[in-house]
Amino acid sequence: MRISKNTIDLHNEKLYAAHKRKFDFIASEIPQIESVIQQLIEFNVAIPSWALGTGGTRFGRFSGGGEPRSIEEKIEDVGLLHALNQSSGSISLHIPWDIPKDYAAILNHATSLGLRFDAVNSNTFQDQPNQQLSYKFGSLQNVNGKIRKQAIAHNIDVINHGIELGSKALTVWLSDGSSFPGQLNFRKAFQHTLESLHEIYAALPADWKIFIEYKAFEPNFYSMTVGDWGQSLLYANKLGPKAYTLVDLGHHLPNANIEQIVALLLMEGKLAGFHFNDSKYGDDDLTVGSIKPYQLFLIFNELVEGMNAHGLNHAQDLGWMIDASHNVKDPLEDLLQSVEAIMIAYAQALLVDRTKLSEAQSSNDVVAAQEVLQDTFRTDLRAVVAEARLRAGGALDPIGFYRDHAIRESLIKERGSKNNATGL
Ligand code: LRH
Ligand code: MN
Repeated sequence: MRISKNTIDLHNEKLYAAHKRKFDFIASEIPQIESVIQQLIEFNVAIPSWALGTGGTRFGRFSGGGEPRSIEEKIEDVGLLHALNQSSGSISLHIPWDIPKDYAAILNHATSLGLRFDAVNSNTFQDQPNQQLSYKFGSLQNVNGKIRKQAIAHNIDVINHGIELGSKALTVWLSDGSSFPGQLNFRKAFQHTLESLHEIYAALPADWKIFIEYKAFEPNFYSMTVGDWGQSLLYANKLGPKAYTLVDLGHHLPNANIEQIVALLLMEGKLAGFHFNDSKYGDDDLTVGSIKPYQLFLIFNELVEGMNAHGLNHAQDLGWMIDASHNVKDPLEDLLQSVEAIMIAYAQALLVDRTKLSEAQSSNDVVAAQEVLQDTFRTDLRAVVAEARLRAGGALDPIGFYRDHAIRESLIKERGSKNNATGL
């Protein structure tokens, strides 16, 4: 399904007067409004190919219908999101869930929807039907060298798919670890994993990056061989300048200070980027900003401060990706909400009065420092994000448009109600 520019213009005409009132008010309060809008227009968040269908848990999966049946239909759905919010212009593929067969056709299809391919993801956390050796006891860490070799070959395969699609990064998340004390020699597991990553690193084209994603637990529940930011950074530093640490917001132990981790990884020039989601307990993969919106703002506050300190291009120099799973919500509505939450947190971080904040910090004026952050967090910037969307050709109210045009119903008519998309 493709959405015409004309339909979006009709939608915006109806909402414009109310939007303009809200925007003119907030814009009158923000001297640097035009540069903020420009940065929002340039900002883009990659959509995961594995989160366009209904997710589930071991207890059940309740498909919502109209799910994409192929990589082509997944690209179409991301194209739909991008047409509505003009901030979802790339798709992150997971292999083998989404193996591109005809690269040229896939590239034409994506380009015709204004999309490009972001980081590609390998998968050595499941055994595939025609696979020789099992990853039951891990992949790159495995005590069996043949199994490590098989996993290395898979990752190089994924790089080759990515090269054909113009991707510039490989994300490696390993479910490797142990579930009981004594099961694993931690030192050997680390060294096997590092040796294996060195072989994968050697296969990276010169202009590529490798993102090492860490996770505290699940599916192993005693140790994970890339269990936290320190372990991931250890690998990244030992591998070389093309290796970075990827922060999935749901991969931390309870109450971890993620914004401090982000500040330090940026300081070290080793922050790959993000898998954005939200969580209350574990790796819940919930809608971004739906549980801890202040934490999301604090993370973007550190990002803007750190990126400016390093002269990084906000939109280009880090990997901005969503990694969520939709158990009870329409996947496309959920992704629209997640992108909106990210854009609002970024807009807020762009408006933090950094001079006032640094003065308060230098004089240990804790209250003043807190007031600077909370004042921005409590400022409603939805009209600013909407204005950027409008100027970029998007819809003023993406979810409203999605519902008014009964898009899910049309997708169900076109694709049926029973099919399950590949992915989580
Ligand atoms: C692991 C993870 C990883 C993906 C998977 C789909 O929890 O976050 O990024 O490969 O989800
Ligand atoms: Mn992830």
